[in-house]
Amino acid sequence: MRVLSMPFWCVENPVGDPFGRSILDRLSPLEVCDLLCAAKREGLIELTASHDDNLVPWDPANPEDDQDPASQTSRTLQEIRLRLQAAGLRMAMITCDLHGNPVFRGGGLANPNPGIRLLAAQKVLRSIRIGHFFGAEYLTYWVARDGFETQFALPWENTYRYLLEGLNLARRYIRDNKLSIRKGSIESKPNEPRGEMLLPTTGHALALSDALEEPGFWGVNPEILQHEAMTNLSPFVALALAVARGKLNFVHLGNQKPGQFDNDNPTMIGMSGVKELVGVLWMLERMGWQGHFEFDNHVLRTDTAPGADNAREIRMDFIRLNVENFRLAEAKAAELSADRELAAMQKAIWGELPGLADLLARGDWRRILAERPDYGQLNAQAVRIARLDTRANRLLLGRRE
Ligand code: GLO
Ligand code: MG
Repeated sequence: MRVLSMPFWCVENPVGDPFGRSILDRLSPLEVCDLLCAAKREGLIELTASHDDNLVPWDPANPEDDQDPASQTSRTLQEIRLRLQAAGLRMAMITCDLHGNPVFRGGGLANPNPGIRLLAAQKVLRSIRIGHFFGAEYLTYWVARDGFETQFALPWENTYRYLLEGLNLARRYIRDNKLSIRKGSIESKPNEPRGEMLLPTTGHALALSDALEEPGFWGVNPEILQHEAMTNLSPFVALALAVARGKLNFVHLGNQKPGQFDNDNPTMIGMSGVKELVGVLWMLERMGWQGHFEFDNHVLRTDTAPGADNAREIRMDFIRLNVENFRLAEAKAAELSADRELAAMQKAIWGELPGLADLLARGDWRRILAERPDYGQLNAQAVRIARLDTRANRLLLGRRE
């Protein structure tokens, strides 16, 4: 069974939307922490994650308040750490919120204005220290407001350099101070909150990661099924390429109608997504990827209601439903993997020519040129994909014969 993470921000989210305010009562960071600890005690999750701002407020005039043990920031962080430790819940990932504060409305690490880039850098370094305080392993950079609405608003000759500088700085700070973070993670998104964002897809994020000072430190955390699907791209491509590059850190998980705004529906909640998620789990298992899934979605706004009891119960229910849906998909993926008939159909399509496969893998062009595979026989075989998918559908819908 996969290790699961539920972040602070998903549970905290009171779920407003651009057309209506939030309905759910707000909870303090300590109250959110208590719900997450309860979820750990119920055996639902093993890990959590947070933005700096979900834990403690940021004061730009005092960006090192976390270093002063007498500050309110330090006291709150201490208290959260004590509660997490008592529950055995690990903070696996820290991320810097560069989207909420209005000063970052034109961007964070890649903001054209050096004054704002400096504020963003200081906030990222403080987030890294907070992550270290909790023993976090991952630092996530989500592209957030690093983007544009109009093409003439950005200094394009410098824009990606700014982004590289900001991320290199984060890595250098971690290394020089021997902090707990062992992997940087880049999360792409095509749009929202900006009209266009600088890293719209996992492919863009992977390409950028190779241009950083220490490419091996940086990987990605695609958001499945949301971010890639917003522009009708496939989660399979994003994840398989990231695994093939050895750069899939973890997966962000929720549900989405392809082509729409960022739905952030809970896992498998919505009109589509069941077959995709089962497929994703099946594929990652085949690829031998061992990492964890982190929910990144929120309560459906319809499912909220005001009041202090609702504020806790609805959020706990939200955690339970995410986990239940994930486990359903996971069990189904295991069933598909174990199905002999499906495996035989795959084998028939993929072909059994180990000699030729080895030849290609060795890449010896002389021997490759010398081979004469039986074109007529290869071309005479129908590629029976619809039959194979029907077998998968039978398994998905519970018909075994
Ligand atoms: C929003 C993103 C966001 C990030 C988070 C972590 O669309 O998914 O939730 O995952 O800020 O960096
Ligand atoms: Mg995300």
